[in-house]
Amino acid sequence: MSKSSYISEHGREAYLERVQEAYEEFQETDVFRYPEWLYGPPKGDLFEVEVEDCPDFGDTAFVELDSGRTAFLSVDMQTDFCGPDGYVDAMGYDLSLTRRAVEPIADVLETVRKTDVDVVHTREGHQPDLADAPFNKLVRSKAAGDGVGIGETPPDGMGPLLTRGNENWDIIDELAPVSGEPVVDKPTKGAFGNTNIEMILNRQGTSYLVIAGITTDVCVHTIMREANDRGYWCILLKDATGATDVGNREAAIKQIKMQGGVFGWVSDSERFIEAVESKGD
Ligand code: C5J
Repeated sequence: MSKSSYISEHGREAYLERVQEAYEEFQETDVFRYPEWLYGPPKGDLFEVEVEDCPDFGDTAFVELDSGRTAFLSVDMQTDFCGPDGYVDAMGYDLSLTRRAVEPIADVLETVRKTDVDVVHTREGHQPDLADAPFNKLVRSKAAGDGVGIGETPPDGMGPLLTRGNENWDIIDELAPVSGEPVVDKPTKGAFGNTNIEMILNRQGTSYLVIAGITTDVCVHTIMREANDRGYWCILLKDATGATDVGNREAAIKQIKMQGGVFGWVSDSERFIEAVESKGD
C-alpha cells in the first residue's frame, strides 16, 4: 500500500496514529522499524543497521531494513572522479581524497552481491556532442581545469572529460558493475531529474537506499537529497564516500544528521556489512 492510498482509505488521523506508534516504538527500542503496514510483508530478511548521531549528536539508533527492498547505490565511481587524467585530476585535486571510497565500496559490493540486496551504479557524463551540457557548466569547468574543460582532452589524457563512451568516463575496474546491475547515466549531479532511476527502483521494489560514492558534497549529496524527498529511506556509508575537499566532506556528512536526520542517516561500511551478514540469524 502507498502512503496516499492508506490515507484515502483510513484517513489522516489513522496515518498519524501509525506515526505515533513508530515513534513510541523508537522511544522504547531506538529502532526505526520496517513499516509492514506501508510496504507489506518483507520480501527478504529484516536486518538492523546502526546509525550515528540520531536523533541527536552522540546518540546511536538503528534502522530496520528489508533486504528485498534495499539497493546499494554506488555513485559515480568513474576514472573522471578518482583516476589519473580524469576530470578531478585535470582540476588539480588530490586524488587520494576521492579514492578513499574505493576499498570500502569494494568490501560492500563483495558482501551484498552474495545476498538479495540490489546494486545500482551511476555515472555522470555528457553526450559526445555536448547537447546536454549547460554552457555555464562548460565554461566553469574550463576555468577550473586551466583551459581544459568538460568535453576536452587534457594533454596526454585518455579522452574528453566527463564525456560518455570514453575510458576516463567509465566506472573504474575495481568497482565495475557485474551482469544484472543497472547503470544509470546522468548528465547532472542529481540522478532523479533526467534518468530512468525511478523506473529501475520501482521495478526492483526498492524503498531503502544505502548510498556510497563520490563526491560526498556534490553528486552523493544531491542524489541523497533527491531520494530523501521522494520518501526513500537513505543511509550514507561515510567511509565509502570521498570529496575533493576534506572540510566539505565532513560538512556534508554532518548536514545529513541535522534535525534528527534531515536527509536520512549516516553509518559506515563495517556496520552495514556486519548487519547484512547477520540478517536471517
Ligand atoms: C562532481 C560528482 N563533483 N560526481 N561530480 O562534479 O560529484
